[in-house]
Amino acid sequence: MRDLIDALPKAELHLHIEGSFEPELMFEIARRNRVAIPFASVEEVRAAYRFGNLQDFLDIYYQGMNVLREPEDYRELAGAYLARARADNLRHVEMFFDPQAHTGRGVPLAVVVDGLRAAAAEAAASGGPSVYLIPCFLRHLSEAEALETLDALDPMAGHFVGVGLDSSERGHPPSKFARAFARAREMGFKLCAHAGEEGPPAYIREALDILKVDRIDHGNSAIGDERLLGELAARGITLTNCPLSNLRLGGIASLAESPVQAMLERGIRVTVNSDDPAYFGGYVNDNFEALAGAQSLGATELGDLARNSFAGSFLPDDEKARHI
Ligand code: ES4
Ligand code: ZN
Repeated sequence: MRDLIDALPKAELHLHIEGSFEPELMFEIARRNRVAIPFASVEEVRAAYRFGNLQDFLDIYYQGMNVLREPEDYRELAGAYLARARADNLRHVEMFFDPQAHTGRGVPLAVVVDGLRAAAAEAAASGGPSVYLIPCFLRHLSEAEALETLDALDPMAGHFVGVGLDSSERGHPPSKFARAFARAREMGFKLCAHAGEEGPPAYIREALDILKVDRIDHGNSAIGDERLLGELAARGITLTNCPLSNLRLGGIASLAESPVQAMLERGIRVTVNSDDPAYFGGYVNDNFEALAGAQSLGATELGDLARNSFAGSFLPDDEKARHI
């Protein structure tokens, strides 16, 4: 099964580059930048990666990225991920990053973007994958701060395919960002939002109807809302599922409970992704393998998931056709 998964050309549509920060690289960059980290060893860091819920994880995730300061740091972070992605036979990656998690601690946006773009250019010159960048607004911050971020992104808008919405979901519904997303849409950006990871199906509905997103990240809570499931299928909306993330954050008790199989059966365009691979125990092919084992997915389903990853991407149609 693993051989089949490894051999499948795939795209990853839900990857937070800051969540690919492996502890070994974190220590190296911390030493180089003379930034203290509250752990004595790589083993201690990994031992801290036990999360009861999304917020437990986010607290550690924002702490980890604190050592990132220079363009070189971002280039190395993304370079390490893209080398792993190439080994997993990923041909295309739509890479989330959190501008406010860096600018909020004094790292200029250009430092982050220059470093990520340098890594993307190196990947393009060494066999791929291709990279589209997607900055995300932090939903625990205000809409005014999201609009300020959009202003900061504007002069370099050509480097981004779209915008997203992430961080703490409960209490921060998509409707909170209606104006920011309307403006992003006017700027020509594709739109995605995390919805239904811990939040109710009403948040998925808001993301679709109020934000008018092109894609839903996670979307788990659609299971159980028959009308919503029907609409997601009929409209061909892509849901970027992250099986090991759901498991590690307690959204599901076991991978057998993952919504992926049920969504495939209902004709929903669902994809399999790693979310934050350094924190959740695996990259894309690890997610495919663990899920396939738990839900007895065969070659047909795995092929459908791989095809969905290109169909649901923001690649132009002719590029999609080349991959599918
Ligand atoms: C995230 Cl798993 C998850 N959920 C929401 N926001 C995030 N940012 C990084 N990983
Ligand atoms: Zn995510």
